[in-house]
Order: sequence, then C-alpha cells, then structure tokens
Amino acid sequence: MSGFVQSLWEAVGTLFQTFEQLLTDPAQLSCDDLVVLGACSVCVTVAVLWACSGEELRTQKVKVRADFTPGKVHYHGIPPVRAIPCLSPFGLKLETYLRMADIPYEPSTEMAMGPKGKLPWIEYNGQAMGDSNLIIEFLNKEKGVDLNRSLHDADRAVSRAFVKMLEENTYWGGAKCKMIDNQDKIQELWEVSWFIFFFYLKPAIKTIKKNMWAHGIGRHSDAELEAIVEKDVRALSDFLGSKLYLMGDEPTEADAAVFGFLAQILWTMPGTYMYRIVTEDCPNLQAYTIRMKERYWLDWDQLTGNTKKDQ
Ligand SMILES: N[C@@H](CCC(=O)N[C@@H](CS)C(=O)NCC(=O)O)C(=O)O
Repeated sequence: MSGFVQSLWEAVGTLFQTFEQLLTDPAQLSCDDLVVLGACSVCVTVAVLWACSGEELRTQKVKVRADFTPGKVHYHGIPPVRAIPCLSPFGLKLETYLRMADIPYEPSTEMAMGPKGKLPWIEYNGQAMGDSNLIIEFLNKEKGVDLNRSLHDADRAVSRAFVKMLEENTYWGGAKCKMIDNQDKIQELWEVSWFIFFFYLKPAIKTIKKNMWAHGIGRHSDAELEAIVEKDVRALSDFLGSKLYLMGDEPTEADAAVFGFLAQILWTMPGTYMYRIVTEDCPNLQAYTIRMKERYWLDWDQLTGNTKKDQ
C-alpha cells in the first residue's frame, strides 16, 4: 500500500473512532477530537448547502459598467478564434441580428458569463440581460426594429418552429459533434488560445455532457442522435429549397439564428458527419451560409485573422 493510501486509511479509521466515541462516551472526547468533528460538520454543511442551492446560486455574479452611454449595446460572447468570429451559435446569431437591424454594438474582450450563467449577454443602460432570444425581443421594442414585418402570421409561426428546432434540438447534436467528438482537434483546428481552451472550453465540454443527459438527447446512441440531426438539417434544406433566405427573397429574423447555427458546421466542424450533410447532401445550405456571411460579415477575415490562403 502506498504511503498516501495508508495515511488516508488511518485518517478514516480515526474519524470513525471519534464518531463512535461521540455516540458512546462524549465526555471522553479530547480537544483534538472536537476540532476534527467541528471540521467535519463544516464540510458536510457546505456540501449539503452546495447540493441543495440549485444552479442559479452557483452562477457568476455579473459586473456591469457604472458609466454607460445611454442606448449603447455592450455585447458579451466568446471572442473570435481563427475559425469563426463566435464559437457559440447563439452569440453569432445575436451579433448577426445586431448587424441586420443596424444596431451598433461594442463587443467585450472579457469572457464572463451573463446573468443566466450563459453566453451571450448584453449590457444596456447599466443593466445586464441574458438569453439571445429575450435580448432580440427587447431590442426590437427598444429600437423599433421588426425584421419580420413582411411575414404573415403563418410564416412567423413556421420561422419560429425552425429556430426552436435548431436551438433546442439540433443544437445538441452540433455541440457534441463540435466539442466532444472533435475534442482532440479543437485547439489545433480553431487556433484558440490556451486560456480559452483550458478555462472555457474544457469546462464547457463537461457542462455539455451533463446538459445533454438532462435534456434527454444525450441518452441516445451516436447512430440515433446522428439520424435525428440529419432529419433536422434535411428539413431545413428542403424548406429553404431554392429561396435566397429562409422565408423568401429578403432576410428575416430567423436567418440570424439559421446562419449562427450553420456557420458553426461549415467553419468549425470540417470532417464531421454534419459537415458532410451540409456540404455534400444539402449544398443549398452551404450556399445560403456563404451568402449570409458575405452580406453581414464583411469583416469576418479581419476578425478571425484569416487570409485568402486559409480559405
Ligand atoms: N437560450 C440561450 C442559450 C445560450 C447557451 O446555451 N449558450 C452556451 C454557449 S453556446 C452557454 O453559455 N453554455 C454554458 C452553460 O450552459 O453552462 C440563448 O439563446 O442565449
């Protein structure tokens, strides 16, 4: 037995003896015994409080700037890496929406989680606001924007259904494909800094596994999950057909989300089954993603540091 294991074994034995004495003859407890029991009680109390407190108490406190310019959007997401300006489909969606709606924004270089413990989030008039969809709804009202003004109610319903399918269902297939299956290649492929890799991506991989299990989608086999994702992506491709944008000739709000999602497949998942589906089986989706990039992300190469030879 190694020295460490032996010491651990002895410590556990001593602890049991102390507990036994507490129950049988507490008057005989020495000062040292009381210290050990006190330390144990503190540890157990902290562990119980931690387990019962719920995720919301473990999320990071959000610091917002005290001196803000009224009406200015400060955006917090994942800073650009070589492959893409934002590794989160929700972050890329929100930035694309801001660009589509002509709302100027200032990206933050700091990577801190928002009020809901997730990215992206914004600061607006000294308030922190989380969740890309709630932020978009808020900014639509605040700035008088309606990218869906050309749509009838039935079209709005279809566009919402597609966004929800991608964000609540297909997203998990993408997260697994990108972050779990490709884990070894991540740092090399995206040229992320070691800081982002160790302090954001590594813990994010653990969270994804846990969340996929809780969602239920993580309980499927790889083959089942891949079949689900393929059906979603093909449904999107069939609906897009030969249209320029999801709902017709002009972009609408849903295009921000569809682009945010497809861009991840095209630029962060080369060699995966999702990349093959988009580039080989659904070329209209590939052409669409490039169309959106060229319309709203003229500074893509500047942000990612890409040169022509990288493409
Ligand atoms: N519904 C949220 C989803 C955001 C989200 O899931 N972001 C991921 C990054 S892609 C995240 O921050 N995950 C951290 C976690 O779940 O702890 C939104 O639309 O903003």
